[in-house]
Amino acid sequence: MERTFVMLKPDCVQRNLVGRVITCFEEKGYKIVGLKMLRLSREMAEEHYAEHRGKPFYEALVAHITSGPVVAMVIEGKGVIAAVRQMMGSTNPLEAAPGTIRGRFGVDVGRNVVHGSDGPASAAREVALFFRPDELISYRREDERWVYEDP
Ligand code: IDP
Ligand code: MG
Repeated sequence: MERTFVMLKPDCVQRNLVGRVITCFEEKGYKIVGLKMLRLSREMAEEHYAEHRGKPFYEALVAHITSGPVVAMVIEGKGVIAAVRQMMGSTNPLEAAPGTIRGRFGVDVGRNVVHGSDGPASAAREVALFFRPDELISYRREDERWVYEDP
């Protein structure tokens, strides 16, 4: 099964939206296989956002993501990488469709609530950056035959 990395950003935690956002993924039918709260070091933030180094918003991005606790998750399911991106909505919450997480909960691009891996390569890289293999749990969930035709 496909896995992706999701991070609930400091603004999500501070605004008490952790449960609401996690519920979006649970309600879809996806399975949480890893979950922790942590505060990112500068080094960790720079590694996570390495592709953005040098961009005008980079310093503000690193400052924000290290400004308070985040919730890091690995979510598993069919088509989960692309589906999570769709569920999050556009990077700029003002351009994100109303039913998406960013469309529902965000306004500014630098406070867009949630991060999700943008493809299979970044998913693998980000999962490995935040979780040791033994922190990811493979398990059956009782509702799987109601989510999948062929669980
Ligand atoms: P994504 O989170 O939708 O994948 P990226 O382009 O990877 O978007 O950018 C990473 C994060 O950097 C965004 O989620 C957003 O918080 C921030 N960011 C991106 N573009 C801008 C910008 O133009 N101004 C301010 N912050 C930005
Ligand atoms: Mg991105």
